[in-house]
Amino acid sequence: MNADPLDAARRLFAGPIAFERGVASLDDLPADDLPEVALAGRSNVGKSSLLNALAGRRGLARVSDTPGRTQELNLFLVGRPASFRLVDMPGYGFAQAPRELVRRWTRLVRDYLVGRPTLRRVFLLIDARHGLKDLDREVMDRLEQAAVSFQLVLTKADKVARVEPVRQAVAAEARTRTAAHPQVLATSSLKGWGLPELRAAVRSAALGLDFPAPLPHDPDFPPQRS
Ligand SMILES: Nc1nc2c(ncn2[C@@H]2O[C@H](COP(=O)(O)OP(=O)(O)OP(=O)(O)O)[C@@H](O)[C@H]2O)c(=O)[nH]1
Ligand SMILES: [Mg+2]
Repeated sequence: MNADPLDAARRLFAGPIAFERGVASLDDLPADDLPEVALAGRSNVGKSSLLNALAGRRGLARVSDTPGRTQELNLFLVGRPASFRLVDMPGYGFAQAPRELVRRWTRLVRDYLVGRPTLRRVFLLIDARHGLKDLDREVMDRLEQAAVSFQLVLTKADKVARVEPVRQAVAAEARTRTAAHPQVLATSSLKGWGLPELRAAVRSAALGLDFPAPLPHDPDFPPQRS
């Protein structure tokens, strides 16, 4: 047994990770036979770059300077045999695309996020330069209403002089949300910052290894002092 979660996650992500398929409609999703973890966030926030950085492989997921690169739910199988799926999602908030296309992506993202029974956690990426925006808050509202657990992750930390104040502000907001994981990670795909911790968070979310968070209505929480 391996006691070090960072090391276990490093080994997992150094192993086989394979593109399974891209789907433009929920009907095309594979059977919900494996746990899933999704990377979501505004267009151009760095979802596909982060997936590549986690896997230590360029070109696994397609990256672009132009927002709107990822247009389908792209599913990746982690491990062989696969132990879970990583899902690279189209971004939201991209106004330049044709209206009908935006509507289709938005529907796809929304339906997947709130309707996939095997979705264990959504990693909601936030650009460290901008912090939380109202669109992100709307997505957080939706996830919360659907009781889908999510964790906020800062991207492009290399682009700001000091990431810690941003991380603190985002973490403070996460604490006001029952569905949000309290840990907010700061990452840079470019510099490799925060990747070991994020790999461990993804692994433990996918495999259900986290200490179960107490539900707000749990009569035994907080523990009663006798
Ligand atoms: N400096 C810096 N640039 C980054 C980082 N991560 C991503 N980028 C850049 O940000 C741009 C968008 O990256 P993507 O990974 O394609 O973003 P995305 O969220 O997948 O975008 P969509 O699929 O269009 O929603 C690219 O030009 C990347 O090179 C980072 O950690 N640091
Ligand atoms: Mg992308």
